[in-house]
Amino acid sequence: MTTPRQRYRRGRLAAAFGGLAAATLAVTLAVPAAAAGSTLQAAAAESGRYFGTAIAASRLNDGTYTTIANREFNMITAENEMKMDAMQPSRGQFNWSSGDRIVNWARQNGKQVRGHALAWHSQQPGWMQNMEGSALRTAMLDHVTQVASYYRGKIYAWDVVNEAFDDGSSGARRNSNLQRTGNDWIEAAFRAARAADPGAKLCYNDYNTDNWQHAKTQAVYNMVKDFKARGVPIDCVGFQAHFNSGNPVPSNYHTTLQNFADLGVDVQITELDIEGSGSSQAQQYQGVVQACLAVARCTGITVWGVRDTDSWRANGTPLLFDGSGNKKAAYTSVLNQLNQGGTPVPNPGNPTPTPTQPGTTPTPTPTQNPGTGSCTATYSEGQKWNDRFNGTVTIRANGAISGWSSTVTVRQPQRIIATWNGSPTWDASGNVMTMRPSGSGALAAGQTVSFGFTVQHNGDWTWPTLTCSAS
Ligand code: 9MR
Repeated sequence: MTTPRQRYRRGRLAAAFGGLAAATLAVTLAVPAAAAGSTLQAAAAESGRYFGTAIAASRLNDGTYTTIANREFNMITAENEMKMDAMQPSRGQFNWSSGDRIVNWARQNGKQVRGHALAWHSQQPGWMQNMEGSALRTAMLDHVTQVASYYRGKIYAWDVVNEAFDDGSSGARRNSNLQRTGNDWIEAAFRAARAADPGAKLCYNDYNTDNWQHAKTQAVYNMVKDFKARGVPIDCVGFQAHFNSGNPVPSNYHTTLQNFADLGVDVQITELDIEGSGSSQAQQYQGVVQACLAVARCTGITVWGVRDTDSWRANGTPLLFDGSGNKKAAYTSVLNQLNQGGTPVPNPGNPTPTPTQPGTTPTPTPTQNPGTGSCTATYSEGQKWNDRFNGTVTIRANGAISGWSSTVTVRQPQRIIATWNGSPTWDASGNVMTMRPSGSGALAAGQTVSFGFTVQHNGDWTWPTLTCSAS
């Protein structure tokens, strides 16, 4: 028997042996396996997944909130600020300010963004709520086009359509003004979104779709299957995953995620929260994480807020941090489960795994920098995917030092989208990340410490350049 983590490590080594030049191998093997991730984003990144949170623009002035959010999460969803009523309060007049605050905060901190949501029966602006028929269809498509175009290139995935199916046993579409414009409104929205932002993954997002036996789950599944068969541009399905005692995590959750993934779409857990407390809550969180980790195309998990007090249902204490920002038992169980590893995410959007890219051998210089002080930074390659790669920088103290900082410079069009085991800051261009230790940076002579990051390469596989400076 092998554990998922052992399997993952083997996969990583196999990839290294399969595709890298001997000189590179020596560097890779000289570096010990990365330490277990000490944050949610770091632990998730080890198997190629993201870990995200919903963010409210009104809380970005709260230092406790932003410290936790910045440290733990690398995928950001605007909790309300990119919904239809926020984006287009008056017909033809778009208000980007709150959405921009969140998108800019995310990007300045090296995070990606899930866009939520382009078309929805709820949270429509007043002017749209009273519309019907072809006028509404036109207004909806125009909204999708304008919003997706405005944020083009900045969104990892859009919830193109949200919550379009009925609860209960009918398996029917939800009756809404959008549905009354014609059953093809969903695919029309997806086509408009693809035309506006071809680089964003396009998701259908819903709740109560977790239990494989439920009629709503089956109805969404059949729609996605039909879309794939007919070439409607859909890339992913979002499972909101709002759980409580009346709607617990189903025992067949893994089956649901796997069956959707088998249709050829990514699956993402998009709004996770679980009411409860203590070990019972912790166990349910663990089960959700475990289910995602077991599905190669489950590419990430987003929780619906940072602290319990930030939640839309604060009384249910459904999140991973308490109101004071302390880690709860649920946090620890999620982190531990992520650190068990999982089925690595293959090349997202590309079902054929290609661990290395022929003809795109990374430039192997400079791998080392003697440092401007008495430390040395050494680069080693990590996991590679179609669209991104992981790297590790090992800092070595040449004599005893009390602190260090290391710059990692990527070149356009590369972008660092996740980091772990350090506190990053960024220059205005976004190309230069300065990493500092999260705690004390003191190292004895000869001692090493490592941090890691994910680079979205956009076709450029060049290694980053490094500096190290000691204090
Ligand atoms: O958390 C959001 C809350 O602040 C809003 O008042 C509410 C309005 O509809 O939306 C909440 O977020 C919802 C999300 O957009 C879609 N899925 C259900 C979420 C929880 O209600």
